[in-house]
Amino acid sequence: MPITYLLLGSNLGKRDQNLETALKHIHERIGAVTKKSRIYQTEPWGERDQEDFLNQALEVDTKLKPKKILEKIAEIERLMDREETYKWGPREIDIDILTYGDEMISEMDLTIPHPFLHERRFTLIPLSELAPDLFHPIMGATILDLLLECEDTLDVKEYIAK
Ligand code: PH2
Ligand code: MG
Ligand code: MG
Repeated sequence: MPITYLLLGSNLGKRDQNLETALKHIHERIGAVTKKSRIYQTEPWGERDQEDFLNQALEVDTKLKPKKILEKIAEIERLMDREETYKWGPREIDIDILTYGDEMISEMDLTIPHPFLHERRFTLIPLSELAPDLFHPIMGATILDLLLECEDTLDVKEYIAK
């Protein structure tokens, strides 16, 4: 079955609980979560004036096609009462598809691999924990190479629950 890597993010409410709830919904609706990275506390990328995020990458074994996964993600984000704010703004939960097998998709509502994957340490660090040798078909480099070359300097540190 295809392997998809997802990234969870939360910077509103009980952030660690939000990640856990999202993981449970993903396991039930998208496919078996076969690996999870540590949780990282990360400085906000893009729109700087907001709280730090918690981010976590998941490896999911799924029989769903990417478009169907996107539908399920919207359903989970709705279930978790995510309020729409603005582009790159704060959110209770955000679930992004990073990769899907070795597929490349470029459509209005779906770009795989995720278009900013290689520009963000908050994505590359948790993903490199799960799949350092995963090959990015557009960048022509592995996740580990992309991390070593990444120019993003925002802070990403392991999150220790209080
Ligand atoms: N998500 C965004 C915008 N900025 N910054 C961090 N650190 N983590 C995120 O998950 C994130 C972000 C939009 O989805
Ligand atoms: Mg996002
Ligand atoms: Mg998103």
